[in-house]
Amino acid sequence: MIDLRSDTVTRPTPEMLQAMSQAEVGDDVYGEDPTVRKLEEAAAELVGKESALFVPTGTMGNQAAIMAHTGRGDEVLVDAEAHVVNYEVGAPSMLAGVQLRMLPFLLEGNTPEIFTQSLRPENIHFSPQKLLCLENTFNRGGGTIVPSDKMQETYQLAREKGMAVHLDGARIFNASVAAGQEVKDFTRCCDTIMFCLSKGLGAPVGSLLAGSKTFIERARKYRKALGGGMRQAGVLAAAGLVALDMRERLSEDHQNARKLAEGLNTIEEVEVDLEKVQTNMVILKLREVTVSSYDFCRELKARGVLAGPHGVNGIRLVTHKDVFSSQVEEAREIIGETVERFSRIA
Ligand code: TLP
Repeated sequence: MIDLRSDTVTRPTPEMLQAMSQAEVGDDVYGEDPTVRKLEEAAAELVGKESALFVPTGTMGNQAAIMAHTGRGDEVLVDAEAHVVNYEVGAPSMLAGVQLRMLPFLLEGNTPEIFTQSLRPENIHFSPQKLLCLENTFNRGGGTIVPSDKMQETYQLAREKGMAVHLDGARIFNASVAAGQEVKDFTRCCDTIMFCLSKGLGAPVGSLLAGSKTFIERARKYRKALGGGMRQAGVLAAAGLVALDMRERLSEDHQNARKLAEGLNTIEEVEVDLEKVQTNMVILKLREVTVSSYDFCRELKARGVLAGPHGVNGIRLVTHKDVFSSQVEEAREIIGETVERFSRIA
């Protein structure tokens, strides 16, 4: 089976498993796990923030951040297609009690302008606008990069308004490697950042939330409230430390995604916007194939390729360390055959 559903499906490397088996551990709720501390310090240093917090998932990192940045009834500005809105089970309203103001196309080019247009003055009727959430790379955008200069401009505007900026940087290293820029070029444009170890970096579990010391202390309490106070978590952090060293390898995933996208674009009935293939994701649109993306994925699975539906006529394919270049070619062939099968039916 060629699994292109997500980069979350990656398996730990032998180095990770070895590091996990040898990890020095303690009770992290007491702050006594040396491997967790080491990972948190390394993460904070890497993204240029004072402090960092190890969390089991990206979702918990984002939600603890939203809770720590806001109070009930506050407004959080966010792209309408952001992960926080689409895939976190309504947690911002469920847990933080905030209102989301969803901004279409915020992350697709005119970020500072769209942000500015969404600002509201102080008024008895309005919810206080406290937080802006950005996402880089932009998952539902197809793994696209939000340019650092756009982020910087937006950050400046948010500061003038007295708003904080949180970055969902689940795949920020994909952005930095693909753009050929330091990760700090992106992370200096936000107050807090969450990034994941468990996606393209290949760790089995874990994400980090980074920010100022006082912010992280607040978030640590929310992590506990969310059930994320782990004990001998050094076993997981040890794999995370190995994952941090796998950043440069992400360029292989990006090359494979490009190769896949170019191969798919030679199939007449489908379309890939090559400009949007900037990191490890490919969004394939079925143009003249009268089948839903769900049925298409079901048929692909029967033929040995796992992919994810993306809206009504889109399919998401994600490259990662556990798919080889030869499998990418094979997947291209299988997708071609599947398209042909459905075209014949139509
Ligand atoms: N994304 C997953 C699914 O949840 C959709 C995927 O397969 O892409 N932020 C972004 C931008 C993400 O893409 C994800 C995971 C998360 C946050 C949440 O991370 P986890 O899964 O660790 O909670």
